[in-house]
Amino acid sequence: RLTCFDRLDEAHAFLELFAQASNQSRAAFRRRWAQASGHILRFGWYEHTGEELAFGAKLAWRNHARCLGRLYWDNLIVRDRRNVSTPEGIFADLCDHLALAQGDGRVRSVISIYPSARDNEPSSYVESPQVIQYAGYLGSDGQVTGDRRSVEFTRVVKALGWHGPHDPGPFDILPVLMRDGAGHRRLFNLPDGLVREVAIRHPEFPDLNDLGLRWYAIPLISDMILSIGGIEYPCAPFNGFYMCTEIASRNLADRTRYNLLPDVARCFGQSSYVSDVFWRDKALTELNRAMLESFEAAGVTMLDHHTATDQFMQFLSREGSAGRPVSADWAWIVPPQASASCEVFHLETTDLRTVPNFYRNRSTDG
Ligand code: NRG
Repeated sequence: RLTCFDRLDEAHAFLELFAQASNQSRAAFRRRWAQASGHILRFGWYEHTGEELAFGAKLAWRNHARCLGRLYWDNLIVRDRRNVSTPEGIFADLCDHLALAQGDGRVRSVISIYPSARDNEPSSYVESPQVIQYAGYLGSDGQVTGDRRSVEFTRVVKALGWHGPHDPGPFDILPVLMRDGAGHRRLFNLPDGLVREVAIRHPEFPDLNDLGLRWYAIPLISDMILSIGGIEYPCAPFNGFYMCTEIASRNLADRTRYNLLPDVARCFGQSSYVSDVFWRDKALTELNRAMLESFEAAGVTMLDHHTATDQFMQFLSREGSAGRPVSADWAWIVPPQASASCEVFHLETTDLRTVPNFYRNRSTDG
């Protein structure tokens, strides 16, 4: 929690940045600062204008050290939804967010911002790490069907009354878990037909198609707090688009997720039991290729890690020309595939913890 002085400092720095970026006159800035600081001193918070909010959200993205996809930070679509505060209202509105982000397949980067946190006035927020997630079921034999990362979450929503499909499968979409202002948990099912998914096929190895792999089009991150000018937005879900390695080299491959590399390798005629020490490397490359080509065939935006890291290098040089130092978190910026062949591997990075920014709220990793 920020003290009143921290809040004043951050508000001042942010309103200065906004004034510069929007060519505000000094007189207009001074009026705005007098108003905002007066409000902070009296009530502990102040309200951003719509323009300030949109600018702040873009800066939070631009500053976020763990994001590789920041080249197009200025294209973020900001949905100012500070007038929507109930779990029902937020959920219905997030369904509109999803439809907008999915568009016709060309994914748009979108953030929806719900009311800010105010002392003694707890607000609703999304407890699910992502709005779209697949279930993970732990069987009595210890085997997991679906996403191992979701096992605990799946147990919780079942205890809260979610029944799930009659015949549980590896890619069942979970309901969205929210908390209302009083801290009560609420579950919402995403409407049928809303969530766009892509079936994963390989152009040369039809055996892979038989595995029935799929993934959703939109990573809609919902467990981060957006912090702008000393004000925190605990409910500000956002999305960009996927890079193929996120799904092919991690979600489907990690032992703590779908752990599918042995199955995938068999589809390519490789066995994890033969002495080829590179069977995993080959399976990973082919799975990445299948992922990228399947998304492409479905017309859904996805980047490969070579293009994505090249774009990040472009972002670095643009920011350099603008005289702005760039924060980056090496372990998050460097792709898990072909790492040293991507230029970002050779960078020295630091996280300057610049604000505005996004902070992880409740759950774990990315
Ligand atoms: N690795 C996670 C998603 C993390 C965020 N990735 C993005 N974000 N691409 C996963 O679901 O695989 N984004 O805003 O586009």
